[in-house]
Parts: sequence; structure tokens; C-alpha cells
Amino acid sequence: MEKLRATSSLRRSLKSILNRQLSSVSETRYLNEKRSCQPTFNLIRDHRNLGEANPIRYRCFSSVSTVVQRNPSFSTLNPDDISYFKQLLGEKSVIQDEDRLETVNTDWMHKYKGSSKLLLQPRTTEEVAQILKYCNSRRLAVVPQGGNTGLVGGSVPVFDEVIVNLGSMNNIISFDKVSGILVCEAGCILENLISFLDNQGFIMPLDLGAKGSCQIGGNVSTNAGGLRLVRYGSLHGNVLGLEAVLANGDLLDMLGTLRKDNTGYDLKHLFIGSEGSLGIVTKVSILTPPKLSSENIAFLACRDYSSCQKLLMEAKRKLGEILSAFEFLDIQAMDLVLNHLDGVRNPLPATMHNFYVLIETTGSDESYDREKLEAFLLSSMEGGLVSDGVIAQDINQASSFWRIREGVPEALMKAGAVYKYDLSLPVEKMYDLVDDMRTRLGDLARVIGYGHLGDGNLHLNVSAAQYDDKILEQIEPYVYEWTSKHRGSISAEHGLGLMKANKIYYSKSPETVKTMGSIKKLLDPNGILNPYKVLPHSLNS
Ligand code: FAD
Ligand code: 2HG
Ligand code: ZN
Repeated sequence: MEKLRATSSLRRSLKSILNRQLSSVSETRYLNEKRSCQPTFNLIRDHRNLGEANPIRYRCFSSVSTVVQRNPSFSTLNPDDISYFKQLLGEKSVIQDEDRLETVNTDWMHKYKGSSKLLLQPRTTEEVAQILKYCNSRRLAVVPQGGNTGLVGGSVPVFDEVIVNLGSMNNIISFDKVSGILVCEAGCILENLISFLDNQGFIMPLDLGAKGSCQIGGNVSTNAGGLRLVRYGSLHGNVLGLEAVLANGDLLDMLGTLRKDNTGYDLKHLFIGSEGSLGIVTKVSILTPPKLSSENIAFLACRDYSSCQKLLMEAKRKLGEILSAFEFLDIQAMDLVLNHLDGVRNPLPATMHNFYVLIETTGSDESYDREKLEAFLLSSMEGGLVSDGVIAQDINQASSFWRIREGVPEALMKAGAVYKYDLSLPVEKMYDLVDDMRTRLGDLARVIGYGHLGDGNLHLNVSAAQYDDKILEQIEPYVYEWTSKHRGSISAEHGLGLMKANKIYYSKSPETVKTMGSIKKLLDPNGILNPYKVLPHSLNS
């Protein structure tokens, strides 16, 4: 009798969750908005802790004070170079205007800033090849740039490197409705591809908060993860082929559209995630899944991190094939979003909860999928894993839920200075690091934990009014040592860029890094492509 009463009260509360009406919040494309100006920070001062190779399993390093030096073997631009590029690309694609250079020299976080005097905007692969051939012969260093939304300082120059931005190469080349294979140029903006595919009844296998600005070439070059990886896997699985230009201008045509091709080494994988250090990606062929008719999104509250973790296990088991996203944010992340983003409100307003989880399901049978999600929520409430929740009733509500989760990086930017760490960790250990960080930092800064829980990817962010060496000393190398000790990765999805080039040994063995160095030497013997990034500086020059 007692049990029945309990169950019916749970059913009542589930019903009220399902029927709860939310005021719709209009969708905003915040990445296209002009961001408030953040303090410019010279990253080179910020990145002093260099690691030494150490073959033991738990890698710990002492901090060494150093700065990046410009590679003296690189030339500097002269008027003849500018004339060559103008002749090759036309005046309009050779940009020396100071305002435009300021934008492309500065990263999304306003944390990394180069001093390039030249931005090139090629329109064809042939132009990219000619640019690189020339730069290689002149020993001019180059930074490949996509949408410049990278978060590790990889997309902007460190010194005076020539910026080659792919934004003008934005054509869709073909789409095969039978196979779902899309072939396009590297400069296509992710959101434009999403819209194009939507009209064809397909979706991109990746989605991320920066979709309004990031380019598919940038996504491939960073092996971006994002919000759908839990369902569709990484770009190593979805990219079927690509075209890339090597540092000497040679073209590698690997633009296959086959699901299966075991003819020798699959070199395209070298370019997926190598952050512009091995070549410039100019075209991509990608497998896209069909758009399914039923999509549901639940925004849930959990009492503690352990409940979030158990909820994930249950979701994988009970939602199985329809689970398409499992994201989490802590109360500190929610607080930031509510305080810094206009028009965002908590869909569970009665009280602030310690953790929030966003679950998306995508399937092909509306009533079956909905029933499945409702049954899952009911059992999760019964089991005490979920303390409150709401299911989106329409597309506006769905967007407003996503806005909360996708808005965290923007809210962090608005809050002031931010130290970002993008870690792969065992899910059960993940939040211990956030707690440890809070203990270490005390009142010095705010610690925020959120991310792609379904993929074991924590976004640990430390937010403060301004950058301060005292804060950095509390975070690094502790955060890297902690991650290495738990056999995690110091870069789950953002890459190494400049920020973590010297930290690579925390996640890769010296032999592996040495082999990476040999590959770099083979493909880019003069080291002109994205210097000072990805590989440790000892191997970079
Ligand atoms: P850029 O930032 O321009 O460049 C990134 C790197 O790729 C650089 O090293 C650059 O040299 C290289 N590169 C760019 N284009 C090429 C090319 N054509 N050929 C060779 N090299 C190239 N990342 C995730 O993984 N998951 C997320 O969920 C996610 N969310 C984000 C949300 C926000 C609000 C922001 C600002 C960023 C987010 N990011 C995320 C990080 C970033 O958006 C991704 O790394 C994205 O893939 C970068 O694409 P981009 O076109 O902006 O590349
Ligand atoms: C996200 O998942 C991005 O929102 C950004 O990868 C993560 O801000 C961050 O740390
Ligand atoms: Zn992310």
C-alpha cells in the first residue's frame, strides 16, 4: 500500500514535469554577436610550465620558467612577398588592413594574440598550394585558420606568421542522398552545413556551440567532439576522406567517399586532429546520418555528482539506441549562465540544484521514443537519481535548454578571466578534480565543472576577475599531474595548440611524441606550418 502511494505520487510529479509549460526563449546565435572586449593577455607569460620527457606511468614534472622564442630560421615578409601574393590571389584576398588583422591575430577568448602583418584568403586548393609552396621556399611561417573559435591558442599566430584563412573556400561540392555522403570545401561554416543537410533530411554527425562560426576544416583539424559524439562517434569515424596541401605545396588527394578502403596506410587520419601542423585541409568528405523524426530533450536536476553518473549508466542501458546527448553542468555553471546571458532562465526555477543534466533522445517513432524517455524518467525519479526535471514541449523550449548548456563558454567569457582545461577522465573520478580545485583555490577564483559526461569529458574552468599568477600556480601543474595520475587525457577535444604543446608528455609517451616529431619533420621539414603549436617546443624548431 505504502509502495503504491509512493508510486502514484511519483507518477503525479512526472506528469507535472511533462506538462510544465515554459516560456519560450528565442534562439540566439551568440557567436556572431560582437563580444564585449576582454582584457588582452600575453599567453606566453601564462605558459611557463614545461614538461620533460619521463617514461614512467605517472608523469610528474617540475615547472620551468621559459618563454617561446621566435624561430630565427623564419624569414620576415618583404614587399616582394606581398606583390607575389597579390598577383596570385588578387588584391582583395591579400589583407593588410590593421583592424582586420587585429581580429584574426586575436583568439576567441582574447587570451592569445599574435602580430601577423598578413592575412591571405585563398579561393581554391590550387591557390593554397601556391601559397604554401612559396612560403616554404621563402621560409615564411604560416598559421592555417578556420573560424578562429579554437580554445587553445592554435588558430592565431604567436609572432608574425602569415595567416591563411579558409573562409572563402565555402562551397558544397556534392551530396549523395542515397549514401548520405557530403563533400565540401574546408571553409564551410558548420551551421551552414547543418542547414543544408536539414533541407535534405540529414544531419551533421557533429554539433557544437561554436557552429555559427567554426568551419568544417577547423573541426576536422581539431577532431572536434561536441554534443553528438556520444551517439555518432568521433570524426575519425565519420570523415571518409579529405584533401590536404602539404607544406611544400604538394597536394594529397584522399577525398574518398568509400566506407571501406584498406589499401595501405589511411593517411587522412594524420590530418584529423593535427591542428594545422601537418598540412592545410582543403576539402572534406563526411558521412552524415539521416534526420530522424522524433527528438526529445529533458532538462533534469540531480542532488549530487554520483547521481549524475548513475543516471548516465541508466540512460545508456534504458535509452540505448535513442540516446543522442548526455551533458551536465554544475550549479556554478548554471549560476554564471543566469547572471551573464540575456534572456536565459532556469527551467527548474523553484530552487537551485547542485547539478543539471541535459538528455537528448533522437529516434524514428514519436510515441515509442517519448514513452521510453518518460519511463526512464519515472524510474530515475523513483530511484532518487533525479530530483526535478522537465521535458521540452516544443522547439523553442528545446533551444532554450540547449542555450543554457551551450552558453557556458560565453558566460565564462563575460565573467572575466578564464583558465580552461578540457580533460578526458574516468567518469567516476571526474568531479573529484573539481572539488579538489575548489579546495586549492579557496576564495581566489570560482571553479566551474561541466561538459560531455556521456563521453567522459570534463570542462574544468577557473573564472576570476583578472588573470593572476597566484591562481595559475594553484592550477598548474596540479591539474595535469592529477589527470595523468588517473590515466586521463589533458586534451579531450580542443587539441593542444600553443597552450599545451609542452604538456603533451602528460598524456603521451616520449616514444610516441618522438614519432610524431618524425612525421612532422617528414611532412614539413622546414617547420613552417603552425610553428610552436601541438608538439613540444624542443621538437618544434
Ligand atoms: P580554428 O579555431 O580557426 O582553428 C583551430 C585549429 O585548427 C588551429 O590549430 C588551426 O591552425 C587549425 N585549422 C583550422 N582550419 C584548418 C584547415 N582548413 N586546415 C588545417 N588546419 C586548420 N570544440 C569541441 O571539440 N567541442 C565543443 O563542444 C566545442 N564547443 C565550443 C563552443 C564555443 C562557444 C567555442 C568558442 C568553441 C568550442 N569548441 C568546441 C572549440 C572550437 O570551436 C573547435 O575546436 C572547432 O573545431 C574549431 O574550428 P575553427 O574553424 O574555429 O578552427
Ligand atoms: C563546450 O563543450 C566547449 O561547450 C567549450 O567545448 C568548453 O568552455 C569550455 O571549457
Ligand atoms: Zn566541449
